[in-house]
Amino acid sequence: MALAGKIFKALKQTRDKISEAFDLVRKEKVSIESLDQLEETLILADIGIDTVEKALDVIKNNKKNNFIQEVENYLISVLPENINDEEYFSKPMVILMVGVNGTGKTTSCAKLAKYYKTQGKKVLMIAADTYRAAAVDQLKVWSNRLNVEMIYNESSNQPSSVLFDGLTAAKSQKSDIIIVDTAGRLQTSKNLMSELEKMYRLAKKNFSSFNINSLITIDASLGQNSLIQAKDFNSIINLDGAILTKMDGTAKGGIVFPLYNESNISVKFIGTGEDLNDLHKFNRNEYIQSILGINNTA
Ligand SMILES: Nc1nc2c(ncn2[C@@H]2O[C@H](COP(=O)(O)OP(=O)(O)OP(=O)(O)O)[C@@H](O)[C@H]2O)c(=O)[nH]1
Ligand SMILES: [Mg+2]
Repeated sequence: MALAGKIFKALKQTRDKISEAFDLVRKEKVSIESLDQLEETLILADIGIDTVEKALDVIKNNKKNNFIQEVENYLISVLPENINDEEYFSKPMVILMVGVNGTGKTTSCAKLAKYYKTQGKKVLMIAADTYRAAAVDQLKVWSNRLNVEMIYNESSNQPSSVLFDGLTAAKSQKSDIIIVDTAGRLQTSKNLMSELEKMYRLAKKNFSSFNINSLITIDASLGQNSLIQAKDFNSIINLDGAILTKMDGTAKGGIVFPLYNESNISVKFIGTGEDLNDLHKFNRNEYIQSILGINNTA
């Protein structure tokens, strides 16, 4: 199946409800009741109240036109353009994978390793989750399967020191992409958040030959709570973007909008399953068409 098909498929639950509400609006010729129904559906999909209100205005102003097309154009206009990968590669890139427990960091590290390895990049993974006993083993399984080297230190309980060793190795090995798995932490845990800030600072300060990026994993099914997580992480380590995980199991696929509007965090990748291939570069047109039900490519 084509990639576009996979994203379209993963967004089915979100799309089914939205396209049903749009159908009603069309059938009832933009009645107040049908607009109320659509509004509720869009809000339940986590699209965010500001975007929803404006989308409804677009419909009211285009009653006689192809209003779904107009809504599509509006939604495209509020998200950032897709970023060209090339801009990352002026320097070797470090990706610090951060986020709340269980949101998909380790799995996303492995998926990204595969994504970049497939592009011919020299990838190194660093297992810097020193909290959970099985964390290193979990990443090791992926690293073996992918045949990608992994730096770890099972006897260390200092994630910063594992990170330092890993980045030193990456420098001498001339890695292109260095993917760092970190421990899950709640945004409210002061100690763990300050530890993360220390790791980020250490990398920025000592490894200026690398482009240091941080990506947060956001579990799409968690809804509004994810926004708070993202804002709090962003205030500590200046996030470069998000990976929206578990998109396959939720009808709440709209979080991309408030993430960008309210926190200025753009989604870079979408996770659509537990397998290595279930990671897709975020493409705003494809995403919007997939939630509205336009241009079915599946
Ligand atoms: N369906 C689905 N499951 C996912 C996705 N990403 C991760 N998972 C699953 O979510 C669970 C947690 O994933 P991990 O990668 O271990 O999460 P983590 O953030 O590293 O967890 P901690 O290290 O404990 O904080 C695993 O069972 C994964 O297989 C996804 O995109 N879709
Ligand atoms: Mg993990």
